Amino acid sequence: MSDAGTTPRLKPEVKTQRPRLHKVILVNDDYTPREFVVLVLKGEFRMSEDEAHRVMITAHTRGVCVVAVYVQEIAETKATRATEAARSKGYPLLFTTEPEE
Ligand code: TYC
Repeated sequence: MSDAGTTPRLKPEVKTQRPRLHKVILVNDDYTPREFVVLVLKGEFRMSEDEAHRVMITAHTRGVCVVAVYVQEIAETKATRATEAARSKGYPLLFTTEPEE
């Protein structure tokens, strides 16, 4: 059947959800050895030695440093794994996450 173009053809509006991005934050402490922080950053966040060292020093001097940004689930998994790697060696090193503005 033809409607001679009289029926409005509205495409259903599809709203794509943007993934929620979260920051992984490295927190300074007085006990974890610097070399161990660098080791964890390289292992869990695939950083080069130089990059990991810069991030470690920033957290050491300012208190915290943003390590990377991921979708929420990845950020939380990486922060937990990195924190647990430190706990298994008896260090208080902490990685947290927070939503990106
Ligand atoms: N402040 C620690 C030290 O002097 C090193 C350190 C740096 C620990 C960064 C945690 O997120 C951190 N041994």
